[in-house]
Amino acid sequence: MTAVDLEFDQLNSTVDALKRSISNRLMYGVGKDAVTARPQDWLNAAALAVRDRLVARWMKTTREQYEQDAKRVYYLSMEFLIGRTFTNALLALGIYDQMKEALALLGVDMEAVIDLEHDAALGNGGLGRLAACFLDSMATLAIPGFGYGIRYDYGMFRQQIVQGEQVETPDYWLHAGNPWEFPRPEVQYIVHFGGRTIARDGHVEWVETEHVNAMAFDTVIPGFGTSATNTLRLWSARATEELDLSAFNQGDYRRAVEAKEHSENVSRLLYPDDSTLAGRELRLRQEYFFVSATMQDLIRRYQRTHSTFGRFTEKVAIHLNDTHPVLAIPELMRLLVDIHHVPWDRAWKMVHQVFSYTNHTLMPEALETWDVDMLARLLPRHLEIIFEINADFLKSASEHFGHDIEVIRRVSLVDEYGQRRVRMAHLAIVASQKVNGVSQLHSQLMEREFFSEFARVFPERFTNVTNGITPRRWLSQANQPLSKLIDKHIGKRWRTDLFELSKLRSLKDDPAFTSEFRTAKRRNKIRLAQRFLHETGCTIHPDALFDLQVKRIHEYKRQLLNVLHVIVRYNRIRARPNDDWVPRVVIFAGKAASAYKMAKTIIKLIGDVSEKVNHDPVVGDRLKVVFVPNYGVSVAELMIPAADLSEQISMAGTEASGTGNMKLALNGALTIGTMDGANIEICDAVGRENMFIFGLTADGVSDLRASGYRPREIYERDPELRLALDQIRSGYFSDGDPHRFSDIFHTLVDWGDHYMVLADFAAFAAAQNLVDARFRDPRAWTASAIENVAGMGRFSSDRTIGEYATKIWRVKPLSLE
Ligand code: GPQ
Repeated sequence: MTAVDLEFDQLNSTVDALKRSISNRLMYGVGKDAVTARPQDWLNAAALAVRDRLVARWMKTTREQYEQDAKRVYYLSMEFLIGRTFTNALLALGIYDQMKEALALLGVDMEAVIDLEHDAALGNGGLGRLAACFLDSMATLAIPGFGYGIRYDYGMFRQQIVQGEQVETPDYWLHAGNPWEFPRPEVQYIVHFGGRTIARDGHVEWVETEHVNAMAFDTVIPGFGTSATNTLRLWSARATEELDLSAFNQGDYRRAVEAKEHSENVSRLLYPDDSTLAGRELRLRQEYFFVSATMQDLIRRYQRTHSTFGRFTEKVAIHLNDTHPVLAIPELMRLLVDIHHVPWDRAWKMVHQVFSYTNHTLMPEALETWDVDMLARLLPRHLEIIFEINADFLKSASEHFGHDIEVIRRVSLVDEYGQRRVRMAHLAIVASQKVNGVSQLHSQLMEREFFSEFARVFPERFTNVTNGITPRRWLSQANQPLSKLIDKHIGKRWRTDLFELSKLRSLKDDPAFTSEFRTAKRRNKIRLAQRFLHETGCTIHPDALFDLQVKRIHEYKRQLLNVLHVIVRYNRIRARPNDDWVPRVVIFAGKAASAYKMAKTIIKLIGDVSEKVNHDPVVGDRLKVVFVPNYGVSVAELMIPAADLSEQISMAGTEASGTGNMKLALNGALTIGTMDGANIEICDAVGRENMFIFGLTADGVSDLRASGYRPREIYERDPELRLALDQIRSGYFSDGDPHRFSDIFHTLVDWGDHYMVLADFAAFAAAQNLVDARFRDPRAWTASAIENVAGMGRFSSDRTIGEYATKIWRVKPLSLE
């Protein structure tokens, strides 16, 4: 920042200046005065005052990007799970305390209005939140980056729990307005669907299409402690003609409105499916809608300063966050070849140099494929382009594989078994210059097993970039007690250099530090307990061990393993109530995809088990089971700092990385976990002695599967496990209803137990005993917790983005003097 900028910033950061801005914004931005303003109005006014302070930086960054003709990264994602922005922006600007005081002088309690901000929940889970952490890190590192996605009218549904069952209600997150976005009605692109192609004068034309407009909405993404900012540009669908006038003039008003409604549906809602493919036509339309607008936009931006495509590949990097935006590949080919008349071979070279792709799961139900017939109907030109790419690829692949037809069929972009489908991951791999997984294990499995044939053809293409999380939101913002303590002992630099935390290691036996560390954790636990009491009327004791499993509900994540252990523990307590039990609160949170029946049954089981356990007078405070509804970014910020134990218990080989595991360890929770995803690297970083690792490894899972896994034998052999399963089946937790959970029983015992819950049960229960033993010794527990925090340096998303920037995108930070 220049001296003048700095002075300008400082002048604007005083309590007085903020107070004046808030009053102004209340009056002229919100249209209220101090007498009539409701708390929401104060929040909006304060948000606008903050936004004003970001805009000057934003203009400057954008200007610098143009002047330095910087290479830009376009991060394409169907999901951005941002959460709230107000506190985040205050901390980025360094004006949190000043704002608090300014609002107090206006008679407003900042802590109270903060909770009125609606989460921007434009994502499902890990993948969407990762995109949000990446935006934060790109801005903080001054990497010229744009997020591109969809401005859904309805984000992730709100989850209520009614009599133990998940009930979904729509999340109309824009109802109170969104002070953080700037509508850009002047930035609109036409997106086409349907029609047919014709060849004319050596060019292909796509004709007789229907269209919809994509209109841009921009959100400023502030970097932390820097004047750099980035832009998140989200597209919203607008009918191309306001109303179908011909229908209107014929008196058919309803049809005229319906047509408009229909085309605007494309950005209406986020599909609530996490790690599974919905496969619906509207979803395909969404995918194409946002990538088409994005490709048009980035070409236009490039052409503003370049008259030919000669330097395109030096100036543009396009990243595909999983396969959802893969249609950007044929779309960019179409725009270059059909519209800008770049010869096919040259266009393909350009495309190949700008695209890169991250794979986020190897689970078969998530690997996207699209029906060829549907593509032919909706995107006929793109299907032709995909076929042509495939023909070229298969020609070069046969040089590697000879005429081994089976291999050629396996790598083809088109799955010809049964109904023909396009394999989006294959298209992404063939087109991209780099392909990465999100943890060492995941990248290894990708290369050696799932995409091994591609790795043979393109060995230099595959790489790993382990995920990370932003320490600004997940420690500095979410956990102020711990942040202040850390600041006091090692200074504040950890916010932008997380390796600084390793300095805490030398304090792990320091009596003063460890006692303050415990106090900070206790404050977070009290805060959660109070909120919980307020919302549900249930009391949980802050001295109990808080055991958290917070994530989407999925069979592979094995909430069932956790529940089974809860039941076994319950039975043990009832059998020997006078033993010396470590009091525990087992806390679950997470949403189930609305069509995922088994996940919903698991929620119900948790609810029924908690009813029984929590009301059992024999058990008392020794064990409580809690399901916290509506898990999302803000709920996570409240829960994660309060955790003692972090459950990361997926079957090895199924969780690509996990990022909740990192957030919890960073907040001083100890992990009980399998050797899966990033758990393995966390274990390296914090020391195995500071975690509770158990269960089959990924190789162990494969071996057991190959040798014939028989879960019923385990059920029959282990009496405690058998009792728990029989209780589930017999209606012990479901008012005698033997049907409610019979699918759970059979899935585990008779239908193959695909995620090997029973195989890992004994090891899990043994590890849980070690957890209790460690927790009985507060000194040992706290020392391990501190080792966890101290070891988290490499899990900052700044490190992750640094690797993407050098290894994959080849972009440099902007210089902002
Ligand atoms: N992930 Cl494919 C999602 O959250 N949604 C998805 O659709 C897919 C993956 C997760 C994955 O399950 C986690 O292991 C990762 O940590 C996360 O993506 C970010 O990479």
